[in-house]
Amino acid sequence: MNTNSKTKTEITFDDFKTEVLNDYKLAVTSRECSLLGRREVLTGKAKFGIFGDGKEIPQIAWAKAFKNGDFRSGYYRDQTFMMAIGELTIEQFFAGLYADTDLSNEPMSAGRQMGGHFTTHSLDKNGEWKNLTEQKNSSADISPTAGQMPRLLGLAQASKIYREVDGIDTTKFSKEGNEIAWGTIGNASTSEGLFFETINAAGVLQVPMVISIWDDQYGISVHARHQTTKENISEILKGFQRNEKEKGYEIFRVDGWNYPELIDTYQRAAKISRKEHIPVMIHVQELTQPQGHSTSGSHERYKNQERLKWEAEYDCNAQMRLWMIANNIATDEELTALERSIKKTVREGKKAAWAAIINPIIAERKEALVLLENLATSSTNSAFITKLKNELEGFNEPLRKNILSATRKALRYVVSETSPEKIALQNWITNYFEIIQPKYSSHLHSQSEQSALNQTEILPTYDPLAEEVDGRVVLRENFDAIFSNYPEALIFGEDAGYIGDVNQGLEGLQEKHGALRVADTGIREATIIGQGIGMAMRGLRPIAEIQYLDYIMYALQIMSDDLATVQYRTKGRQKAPLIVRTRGHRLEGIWHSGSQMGGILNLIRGIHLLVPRNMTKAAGFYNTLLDSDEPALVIECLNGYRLKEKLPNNIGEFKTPIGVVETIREGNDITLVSYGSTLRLVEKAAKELVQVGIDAEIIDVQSLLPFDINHDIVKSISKTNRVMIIDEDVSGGGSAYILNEILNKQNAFQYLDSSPKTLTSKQHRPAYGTDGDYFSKPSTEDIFEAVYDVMNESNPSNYPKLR
Ligand SMILES: Cc1ncc(C[n+]2csc(CCOP(=O)(O)OP(=O)(O)O)c2C)c(N)n1
Ligand SMILES: [Mg+2]
Repeated sequence: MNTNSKTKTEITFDDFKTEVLNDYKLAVTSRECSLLGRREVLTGKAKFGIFGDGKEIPQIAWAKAFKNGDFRSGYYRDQTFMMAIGELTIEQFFAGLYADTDLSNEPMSAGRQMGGHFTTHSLDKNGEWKNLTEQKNSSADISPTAGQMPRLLGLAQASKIYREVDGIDTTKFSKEGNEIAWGTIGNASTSEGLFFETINAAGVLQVPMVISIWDDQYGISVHARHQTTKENISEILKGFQRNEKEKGYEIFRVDGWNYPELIDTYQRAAKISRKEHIPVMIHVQELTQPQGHSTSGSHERYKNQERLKWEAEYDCNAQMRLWMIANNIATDEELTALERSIKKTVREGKKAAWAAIINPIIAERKEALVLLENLATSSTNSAFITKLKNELEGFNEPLRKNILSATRKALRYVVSETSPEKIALQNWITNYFEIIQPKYSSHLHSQSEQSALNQTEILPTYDPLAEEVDGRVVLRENFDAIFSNYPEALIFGEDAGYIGDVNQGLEGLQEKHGALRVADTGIREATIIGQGIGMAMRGLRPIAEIQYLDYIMYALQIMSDDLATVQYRTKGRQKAPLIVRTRGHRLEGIWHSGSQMGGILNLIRGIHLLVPRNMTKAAGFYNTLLDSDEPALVIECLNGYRLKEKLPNNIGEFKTPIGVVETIREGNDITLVSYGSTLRLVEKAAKELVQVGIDAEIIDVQSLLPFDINHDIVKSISKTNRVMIIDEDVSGGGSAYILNEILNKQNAFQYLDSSPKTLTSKQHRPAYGTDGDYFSKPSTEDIFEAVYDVMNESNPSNYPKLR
C-alpha cells in the first residue's frame, strides 16, 4: 500500500496559482452543471439526470496524468474528467441531458444515451479510423454497473500487444504501447463479479490499466456495510499488491478531497503503469454525493444528519476552496466573485443548448401547422383538425412526438376525402419519418464501406485430387493463413494457446505466431469478450474464443450490453469489430449440447450471428469478417471437427457471404429450413423421404443475423408451397424467429398450401448419451415423420397415416 508524499513543483508560484485557479474554475463549472442539471429535470425539461457532483477534484487530478492516446472506460460520474480533457463543454453537457439528436451538439451518443454517458469519436463520419494517438479517448459508457470493466481489460491489453508484437501498423493506434487504459467504478459496483474477474485478469496479464474507485460509501441507498467486506475495497484487495518476488498491482489509497495528494497520486500511478505496464488501483475515499444518487430520489431519505453534515464539510470542492485560501492562492472574496461569474456562464450555456435542440423542432412544427391549417380549410372535418392544430400550437416546448401525433391523427379525419392538402400532409409525414427515424434507429450495424454486407462471396476452390481432411484441419490451415496475412489478428481463450484449442483447430499456431497472438486465458468468459471489445476498439482484430456455446451465457450480458451496442450508442463513431468464435449444438449432455439460439438471437441484435454447417463454411466466415468492420458470433458445429472435408487450395481467401442462405438440396414438395448440425439429419431424412415419393428442398440458413437478405426462402416456398423449420433449440426459440422472418418479412403465407410447421427439441435441456440426444432433440425419424405428416394432411390417399 502506498502512502502519499507531497509533490515537488519546479514551476513559479504564479504559474502554480494560475493552474490551481483553473482547476477550481473547472470544478465549480462542473458542479454548477450538476446543480442546474438537476433543476432542469425537476422542472420537466429533461427526463433524468445523473451527475458528477462530489467527485470533481479527483477527476481533475486524473486528467493531468491522462495523455493523448490513452483511453478511459468509466461510468456516469466522470463529467468533470471529460470537461478537463476538453471533451465536454457546458453546452454539450446540457445537450446530453436534453437528448439532442444532433451529433454536432451532443457528441456522446446523439441523444441515444441518457446524459452522463461519455464517448469520444474514434471514427470519422465515413467510419474510418481517426488517429487515436493524437487525441484523448474515451470508450463509450454503458449503464450496467461494472459493465465498463471487461472492456477496460482489452483497452489496456492493446498497449501490451502494440509494444510487444512485431509487424503491426501502429500509426493510428499506439506509440510503442505507451498508452494507459484508465477505468473508473463506484465503490458499490465493485461488488459485481465483473469487477473481480477483471481485476484478477489484469493482474495475470500485467497490462497498463489504472482503475480508480470513487468511494462515497453508498450505492444509491445501500451503505458499504452491505456491499463490501470490511467496508473497504482496497483493504480486502491487498493480496493483489506486487512485491519483490511476485507480480501484481500497485495499490494507492487517497482522500478524494485532498487536491495536492490526488495530483501526486495520479502522477505516480501513471508513471508506474505507463512505463512498466503494471496495473494500478487507486482507491479514492471520502467522496460525497451533494445531491444524492440521481434525480430519481433524495439522499435525505437514507443518510443520517451526521453523514449529511460530514458530506457538506468534506465536499471536495469546498475542501479545495479552503485549501486555496489557506495557501494564499485566492481570497474568499475573489473566489465568491469567480463562482458568481461561473454560475452565469453555465446558465448561458444551458440556454444555448436548449435553443439548439428546440429551434429545429419549432421549425418542423411550423411546417406541420401550415399543413394542418390547409387541411382544416379544405376538409369537412375542419373543427376536429383545427383542434389538433391548436393543441400542437399550444405546446411551449414541443416534441417531435407531439408533431407526429397531431399530423397522423389528422389524417383519420380525412380518410374518405381527397384533396391536394391531404396528399401534401401524407407526403410530409412520410418524408418526416424518413428524416427523423434514422436519428433514433441508424447504426445498429456499420454503415461504412467495410460493412459485412458489402463483402462478396469467394468460393473455395480445389485441386483435382484435393485431400480429404478432418474439418478441424481446414480451420487450422485457414487460421494459420489469417495470422500470416493480418498481423493485427490474434486469438485467445481457454485452451486456445498451448494445445491449440480443445478440438485442435489452432494446433501448432502458438508456436508459429507467438504466445501473445495465440493465447491461453483464464476461465473467465465475460472478460474474454471484454478483452476482445477493448482491443478491437483500438484497431486490433481480436478473435475471442468461448470454449463451448453453453458457456456463452457468462458472456452474453457483456455481448448484449456492450459489444452489440457500440456502433448504435455512438451513432457510428466507435466500433469493435470483434469476432467471437465458439462451438456448440448437439454433442453430449445438458451443458455440452446447448443451442440456446432463441436467447442469443434476441439479445445480440447489432452482432452478426453465423451458424456454418461445416468448417469450410466457418473458415469462409472468418475470412469475410476480417475484411469487414463488424462484430460477429460464429458457432462451429461441435460434432464436425472430425468429419472429412476437402481441403481448398485458396485457404485464407475464400469467403462465405453474410446473410445469404444456401439451397443444399433441390426439391418440389416441401421446403425444409435448418442450420448447423441438424442439417446433417435433415439431409438424411430427405434421402429417406425420396423413398416414399416426397421430394424435399433443403435450405441452410447459415446466417441467423442478418437473415436471408435476398429473400430466397420465400422463392423456394412459392415453388413447394410448404415449409418446415427444423431446429434443435426449444420451441419458441430459433424456429420462432425464423418463422417470423419468413411469414412477416417475406410474406410467405400467400404461397402456403399447408400450415407452416416447426420441429424443435423438447423443452428440457438435452439428456446425456446417444439415447438422451435421440429423446431430446429432433432425430432423423422425427424429421421424416413430421414431413410425412404434412404430406398426409394434404394428400391422405397418397400418404396414408404412418402411426
Ligand atoms: C447491473 C446494474 N444493476 C443495478 C443498476 C442500478 N444502479 C445504478 S447506479 C447504482 C449504484 C452504484 O453505486 P456505486 O457503484 O457506488 O456508484 P455511485 O453512484 O455511488 O458513484 C445502481 C444500483 C445498474 N445500473 N446496473
Ligand atoms: Mg458509491
